[in-house]
Amino acid sequence: MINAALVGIDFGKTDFEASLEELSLLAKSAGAHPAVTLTGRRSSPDAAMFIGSGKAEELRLACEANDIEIVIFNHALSPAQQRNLERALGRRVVDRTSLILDIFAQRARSHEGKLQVELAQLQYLATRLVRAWTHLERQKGGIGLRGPGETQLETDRRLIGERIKMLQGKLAKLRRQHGTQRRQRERTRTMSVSLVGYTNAGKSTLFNALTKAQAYAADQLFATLDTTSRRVWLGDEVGQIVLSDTVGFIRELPHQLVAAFRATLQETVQADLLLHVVDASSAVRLDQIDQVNDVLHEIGADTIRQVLVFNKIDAVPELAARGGTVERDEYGNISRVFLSARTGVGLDALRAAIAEIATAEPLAGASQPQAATDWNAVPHEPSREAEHGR
Ligand SMILES: Nc1nc2c(ncn2[C@@H]2O[C@H](COP(=O)(O)OP(=O)(O)OP(=O)(O)O)[C@@H](O)[C@H]2O)c(=O)[nH]1
Ligand SMILES: [Mg+2]
Repeated sequence: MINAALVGIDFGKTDFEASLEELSLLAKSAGAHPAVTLTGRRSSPDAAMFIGSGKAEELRLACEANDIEIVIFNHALSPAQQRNLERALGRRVVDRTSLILDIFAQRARSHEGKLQVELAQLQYLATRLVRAWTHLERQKGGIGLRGPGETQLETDRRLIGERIKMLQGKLAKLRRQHGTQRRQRERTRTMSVSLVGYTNAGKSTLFNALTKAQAYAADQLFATLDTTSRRVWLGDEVGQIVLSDTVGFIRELPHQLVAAFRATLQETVQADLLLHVVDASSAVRLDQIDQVNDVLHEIGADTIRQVLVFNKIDAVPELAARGGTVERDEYGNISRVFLSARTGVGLDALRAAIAEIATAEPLAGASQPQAATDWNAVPHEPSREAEHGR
């Protein structure tokens, strides 16, 4: 493992601590050992190096003292800032975006996942090349005669552009195939349920528990990149549903990734029901719920019926007794389920909840009014709690 220095600057945002802790997990997930963490306060980033020159010197000394090979910033750096920092520190400097891109590259397994990650990486690279190029152009004052360096940049740019087009073409083709499969599913009216949530919330563990499958679950960020789907039998009345495990979300998900993974993420949009898995043992779970809902909004999935699944209650003494509890909103619709994917407590309640939604509420894909807007529906008692599976 290589030693990494983490750098986080506090600009007065409330999630500073949590986001820094997350950076450490990201670094570990990428295979680096976070040996030192340097923090500081600023009102705005320094144009040349993001941090001031005094802080940069402090960072250089910390790197010398701790045998640091790579410096990871918890922010997006401009190409110039990255270059200046590498020069001043004599080490490789990466920002949060390229760290996340790196982890995705390491994890991608499926053909489509690999294409999407490569597309995101090239798009990230392209912005850097373009800027390096304009910078050189300015230096030359626009006087003719292209040097060999510039020609190379032009070639690089053209090759990257061609490869981006090629990848987009391949992905579009895969998407058309997926569309066909989806329409076949719709014809057979199988209810589709997707597990969504913050990275490391326990989606894959829950997927495995419900399907008795062996999806990769680990204490890593972005353990899952590829959407996996399996049929789950929910009894004679409901029959089969299709359950999908999906990639986790994170705050400030690089927009290149959202763009490249849009198709995969929008597969999520096609679900009839989203099980929004929450790590109930996290101190910042509410913040994480908001972040996930933001991404869902961005990909147009915020209108899909959603149930919050409070997972890992075995790790929260105050919640341990609530395993299998189902909470309802003022219309009597199920809003939250408390369970532990690890111990299995509450899984029956979740199965019952999915079955209830499958039979009682119209599917999102069907052109019928949602239960909540059905004015003739008899209102249930507010926040009635049903106990199941204990
Ligand atoms: N204590 C406890 N730990 C759990 C529970 N469910 C999952 N975990 C742990 O949480 C970690 C993450 O689980 P995963 O299932 O990989 O989480 P994920 O949401 O699929 O994560 P990504 O694929 O990385 O987005 C693993 O170490 C699991 O063992 C639970 O109910 N209780
Ligand atoms: Mg997973």
